[in-house]
Amino acid sequence: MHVLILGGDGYLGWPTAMYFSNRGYQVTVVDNYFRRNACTELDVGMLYPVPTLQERAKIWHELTGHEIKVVIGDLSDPEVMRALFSGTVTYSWCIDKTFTGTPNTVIHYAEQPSAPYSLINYKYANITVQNNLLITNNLVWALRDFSRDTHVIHIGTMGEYGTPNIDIEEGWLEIEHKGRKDKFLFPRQASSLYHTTKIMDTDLFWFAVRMWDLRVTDLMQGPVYGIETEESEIGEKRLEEREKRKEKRNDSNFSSLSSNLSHLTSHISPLASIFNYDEIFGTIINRFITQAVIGYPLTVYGKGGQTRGYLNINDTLQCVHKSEQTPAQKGELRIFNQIMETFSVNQLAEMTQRVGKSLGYNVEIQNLENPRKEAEEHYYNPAYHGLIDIGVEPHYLTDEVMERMFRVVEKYKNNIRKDVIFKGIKW
Ligand code: USQ
Repeated sequence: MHVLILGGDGYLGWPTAMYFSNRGYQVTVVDNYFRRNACTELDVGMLYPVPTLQERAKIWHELTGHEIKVVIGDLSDPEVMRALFSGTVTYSWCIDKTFTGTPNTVIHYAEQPSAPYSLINYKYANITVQNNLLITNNLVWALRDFSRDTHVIHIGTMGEYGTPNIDIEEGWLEIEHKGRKDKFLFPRQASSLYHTTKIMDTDLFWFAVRMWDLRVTDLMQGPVYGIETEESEIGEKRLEEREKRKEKRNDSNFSSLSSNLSHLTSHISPLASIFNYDEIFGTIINRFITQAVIGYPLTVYGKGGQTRGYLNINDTLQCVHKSEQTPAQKGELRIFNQIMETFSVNQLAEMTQRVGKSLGYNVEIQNLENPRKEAEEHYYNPAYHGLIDIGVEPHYLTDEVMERMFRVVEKYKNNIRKDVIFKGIKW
């Protein structure tokens, strides 16, 4: 089975690539380093440096023997997208140069994922619209022309629904109007431009499914938290082994591992995902834990009653895998709400404070004037059983899970920059 991952360098893309590769799939990743370049341009901090995608694929191969083929290219260019399906692709790194064939599944993460980024000013708004919509449109046209049977798994967002005063269904709503009934996409009303591009993605997919019988699963995901996955720990363990053997032999030139690993220190897990804690690319739980570790008062926006559905990064991997194993039918746009539990911002802040305190941190909470335009007290009752029904087993955010995250973030404490935590990008 061949899985193509668009956006394979990102917070979710790289862990997904390793997850499928570790389970025997042929995996190709594509990225143009948008996220890394944006982080450099906007001078936001990352918790630790991450090797390039080509380097990571080499390290992965060295540690596991599995190949992840790498393509560096901009998917908003239709020719880059089409080459992945027509067999004319050029790999930036691979072991076997022959084309793996049209993918059975495409996982589409290749989007500008930040709400604040999309509202910095009109230029970043345009980049967001252009990047996100062109990539999705290029994808549906490549599928139409080369491979209508390929299953698309797209990461949408719970933010497409906004915070309506009625229960949120999984994608669809049956409506009775003047005595007649029909099923429509659930009403969507996003509270950022980024989230609005995700609504437009769903519309593009729905059009393509109706016109060309494509098969699409759209996963409405909530904010993700977490750092470690089973596969990233392979890298961590291997480095620890190396350090121990070095100590034992007392040999600073220890070189039984190849040059791919020899320049890395034990402070960097070479297979860990990109981890942002800044205002632009950091999601709330990752941010709160990082803030707690350096004694920065937790940045609760407004009243803190904003409630969202959350999930562990390991559950993103499970959800995508289960969706791949039970694909949408031809001519079906299948939508799942990809969250495992809901929390308000205040609940998350209190939990971070409690866990931080148990670890000896003095965690303060501050209510900042909300830079975003969003409801701070609202009804929130989304359905989210579809993914459980196809076999996903949730990991919940317990004190122990949060404590483990504290322990990992602590290791990189010296890298954390206070100046990127809150600049106040206003809606
Ligand atoms: N928030 C704070 N303080 C902070 C950061 C955030 O109070 O320091 C609040 C926000 O105002 C918001 C909530 O926490 O009400 C979540 O914010 P977030 O920055 O963690 O998440 P968001 O901007 O909604 O976007 C993230 C991802 C995006 C994904 C989305 C899922 O960046 O890619 O689509 O989560 S959802 O939120 O369900 O739409």
